Amino acid sequence: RELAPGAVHVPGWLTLDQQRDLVAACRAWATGPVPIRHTRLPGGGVMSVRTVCVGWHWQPYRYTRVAGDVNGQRVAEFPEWMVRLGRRALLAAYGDAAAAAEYTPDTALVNFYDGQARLGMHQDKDERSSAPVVSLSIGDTCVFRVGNTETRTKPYTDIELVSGDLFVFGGPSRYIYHGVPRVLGGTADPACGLSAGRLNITMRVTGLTD
Ligand code: MD3
Ligand code: FE
Repeated sequence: RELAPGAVHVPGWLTLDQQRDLVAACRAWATGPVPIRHTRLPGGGVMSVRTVCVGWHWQPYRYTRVAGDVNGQRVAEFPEWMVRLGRRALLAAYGDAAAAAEYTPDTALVNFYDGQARLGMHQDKDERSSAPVVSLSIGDTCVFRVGNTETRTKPYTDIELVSGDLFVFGGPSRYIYHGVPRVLGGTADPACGLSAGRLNITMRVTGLTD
């Protein structure tokens, strides 16, 4: 389960009921005050993944409360139930009750992938905290590429992330390069609440205050 120090994969962590509830919550966010969108990159590119943010709004390469690049609205509140879910995720991955109790994520990025969407190799460095990132996958299986902290190229390991899987990245793996080179269309169990595509929720600690 530990792919690299601090990078722990827990396959099948979410029940189908939990997956359906999360899909419903994500659908509400996607049509909420700041609708889901393809993020524009400063260089002029547009991400193939669609993203909706909760708690804080992410646009490369910063977090704000208001979505200036979408519609100027304030993003949805980060719910308390998600803080508790993040703590249970940390406990499941690391088994460290004290660390889990102190974990207080304040933002979530919800990424939606259709069959063509990809995410290039990158590091997540826009947070001012080095607290772990909790990732939950729902829907179609994807190929997830876990690299190294030095370069966006080899060596890397490709693994499959399946609906219900939990992945936690902390410690030395917090700044690892990672990406999603491929989504395996048509692999989702409709009972997860998604009939097509893949949803990934990442919870983070921004380290920001208003
Ligand atoms: C390792 N998301 O939102 S989840 C992202 O499947 C992101 O949508 C991918 O990369 C997705 O930034 C991968 C696994 C993941 C998420 C965040 C990480 C791995 C990570 C942050 C640091 C290190
Ligand atoms: Fe990332």
